Amino acid sequence: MRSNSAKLGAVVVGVACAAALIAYYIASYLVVRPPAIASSGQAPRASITLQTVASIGFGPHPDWVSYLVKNPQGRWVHSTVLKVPAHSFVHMTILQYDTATGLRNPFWGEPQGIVGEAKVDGKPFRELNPDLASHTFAIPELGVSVPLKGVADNAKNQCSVAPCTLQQAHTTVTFTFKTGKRETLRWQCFVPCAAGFILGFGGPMQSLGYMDGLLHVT
Ligand SMILES: [Cu+2]
Repeated sequence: MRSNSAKLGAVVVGVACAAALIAYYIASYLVVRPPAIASSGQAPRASITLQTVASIGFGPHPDWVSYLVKNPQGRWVHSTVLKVPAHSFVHMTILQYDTATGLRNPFWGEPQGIVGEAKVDGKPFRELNPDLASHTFAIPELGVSVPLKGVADNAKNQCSVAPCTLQQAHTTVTFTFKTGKRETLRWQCFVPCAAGFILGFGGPMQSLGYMDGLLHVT
């Protein structure tokens, strides 16, 4: 028969292990931060290329919808942390490989806060039918919001796993916005695109690296 002190020792060790596991879980959740990817070009003109994909296909949440960013070497990186120069024009190219989910608020169907025209597949547009929106690229503090037209549900050769290639069905959305002072801003999508989450707004919609991002203006 084991002594009381041996039992107590086992309980203490068990509690310590559980506490260590919980601490590890919380710390790894908090410190996971996608790498910052710098824009191409020279101030005052920079450019960034993003893609959206219906499911990232790897990592801890392979079935989550996501953005990716092309690094200056031309490789796709799973990140939404962007670095752009201050007081510059940032030209965005977004390759949109996901189908439409639709906007709850048609107000977000109008490109806002940009310099010049937003174009989809080379054609300028003032307003996107809210039902056709797959995602938005929005930087609320700069008043920037651009809806991204989804791929048709019946399109051939759809991409299901990142990184998608130009041979697969996509729409290309381009626009330019202007940065101001040095600061770090949040950017995000406003389409409730998180399939499988309550109202479509959980999971990837509130996670850095997926539908939520940071813009370091440096
Ligand atoms: Cu989205």
